[in-house]
Amino acid sequence: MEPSQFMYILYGGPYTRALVTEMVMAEGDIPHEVRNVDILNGGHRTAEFLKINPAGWVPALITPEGEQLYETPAINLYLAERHALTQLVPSVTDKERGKFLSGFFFLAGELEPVMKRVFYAHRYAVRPEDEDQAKRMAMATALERLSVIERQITAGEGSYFLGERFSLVDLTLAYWLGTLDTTGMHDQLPALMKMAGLVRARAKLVSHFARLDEDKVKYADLLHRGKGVK
Ligand SMILES: N[C@@H](CCC(=O)N[C@@H](CS)C(=O)NCC(=O)O)C(=O)O
Repeated sequence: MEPSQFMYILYGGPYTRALVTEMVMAEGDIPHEVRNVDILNGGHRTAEFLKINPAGWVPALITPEGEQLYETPAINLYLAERHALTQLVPSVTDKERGKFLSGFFFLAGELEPVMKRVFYAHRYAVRPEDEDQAKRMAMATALERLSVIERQITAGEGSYFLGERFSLVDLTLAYWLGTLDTTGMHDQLPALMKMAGLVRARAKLVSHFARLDEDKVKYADLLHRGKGVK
């Protein structure tokens, strides 16, 4: 792969959390090129892609200097800090930094692995007939994790994880909520749903969330036809 000298190259594409990185880049007006990886047909497991992300997952990022980065939270933190997007990520001296890091790593370590169980339940069911149950159990765990943030927002002073201040924690949460069927969640997680509505209305993110909504419908159809990620 030839690294671009001037731009970031984001390996992403439909049905992937690379969209969160695209949103970070949109918020920061960071020039980049997106290269689609076809995860429905094993594009993320080719020898060529494994040289970029040895874990074989999407997204991956190549920096203008040619450095290869992987793990979405690491990529997003890297971009926000390198481009001084202190609205998204409080700087190291900011009094909100500690709380931000707690929320950010809670999502990375506790919520996101569970989302993988929700979306790829077939990998976690011993027998094919257990897949629905594996998915339901993962969904229950995801809701329990989300309720931790729900309680923190409710106890705070504003609509966001950091109170009145929007951050990458909210952006990431709004993305994950957008991947789910949120029918009924307005009663269960009202503060989170309100926060997600505010994030979705941000001028630079409206089109990204529209794409997420479209992809959600398309992926449900693919799953229905047995054509989801293996
Ligand atoms: N921990 C990784 C997980 C990345 C990940 O699982 N990406 C999904 C798309 S959202 C993927 O590559 N799925 C294909 C697969 O697991 O085979 C990260 O945060 O970047």
